Amino acid sequence: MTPYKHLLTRIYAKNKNKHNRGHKRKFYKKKKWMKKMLKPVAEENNIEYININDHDGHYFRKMFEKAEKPVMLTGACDDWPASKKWSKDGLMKYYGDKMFKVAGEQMYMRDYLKYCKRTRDDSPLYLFEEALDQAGRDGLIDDYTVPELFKYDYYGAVPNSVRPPFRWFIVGPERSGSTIHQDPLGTSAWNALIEGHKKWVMFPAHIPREKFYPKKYKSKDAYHEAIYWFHDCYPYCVKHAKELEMIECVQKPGEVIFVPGDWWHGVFNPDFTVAVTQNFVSKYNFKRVFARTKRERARFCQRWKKVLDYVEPDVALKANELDHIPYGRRWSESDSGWTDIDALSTLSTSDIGLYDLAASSSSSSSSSSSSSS
Ligand SMILES: O=C(O)CCC(=O)C(=O)O
Ligand SMILES: [Fe+2]
Repeated sequence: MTPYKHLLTRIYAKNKNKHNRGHKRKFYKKKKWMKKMLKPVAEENNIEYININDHDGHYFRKMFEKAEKPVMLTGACDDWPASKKWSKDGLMKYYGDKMFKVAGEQMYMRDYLKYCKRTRDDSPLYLFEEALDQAGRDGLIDDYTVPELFKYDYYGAVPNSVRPPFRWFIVGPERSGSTIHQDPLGTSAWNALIEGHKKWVMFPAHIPREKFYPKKYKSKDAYHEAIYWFHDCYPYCVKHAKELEMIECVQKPGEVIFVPGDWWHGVFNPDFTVAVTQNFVSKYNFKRVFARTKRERARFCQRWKKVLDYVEPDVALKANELDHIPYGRRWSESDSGWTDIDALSTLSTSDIGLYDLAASSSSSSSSSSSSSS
């Protein structure tokens, strides 16, 4: 038995009860259904698209970030080295001998690619690597650049080693995916697709979870595999799309999707996909993220606040009173300069300098923006 097969056996044994692995439902034979997922009818693509070169940052912030509305961005990753290096051949060439996290285990990329080619699993193992800057994988960091629209990230004021996990390199064969979920701590996310196609389904935060499952499917546990949800529940949601305020689309290579905080979303890969995603805290989701961070990551939150205390004690003090932290300054494309954030005006007129701090920290403590640009 090769170590690779041995590893697979271990992963399957570990997940036997949890994940309905294997090919019980023979989805690998459902070619027609897979084709429909890859090429849906036009109505099943109702997300808005904007080319980032046609608008300034204000437009995106006002229309989508502030309005908490998903959008598909084009023109945001055209010049990334990733577009050459993250093909199947590229991954083999540049990362074949590097290890990546697959179902909690470390697997060589070359073995994972072999697995992707051969698997008949209903819900194949997904490669989800969060430590992009470690163990020889650090080339990944130079393969992409955080799009300008998402550069300023308030968690970026603390070292990467301390902040909650925030970026993932994601590889998955056809039939893999992420079942319906909300992202951690109320953060928003962008997800850039380099290879293949991703079918996305999204619901606003105020839609209760029960609504995404037809009543006859009592066991929601079965649906922590994306493929089962997309096959059994998604058609029901299509019928109730209006009431559920459902947004759906098929993302193509080179497109970057924006997922506002707390929106429910599920992803299905109808073919082999390679993507990178980052979660972030901005002016628009800050209040929510801070409240959740305080509740769910109390110790980290203290440290986060300390950094802010250090930068601007008066403001941090005020922030404690108000139970939210002010944001500092934002780079404004149209004004070509730094501007204070509105919410701050009542707290302090001085320079908060959060971003300066993030930008000047050491490489091990660099912000998401500086580490990947
Ligand atoms: O499978 C995907 O690409 C979606 C990833 C995602 O939603 C997440 O990491 O939270
Ligand atoms: Fe997500």
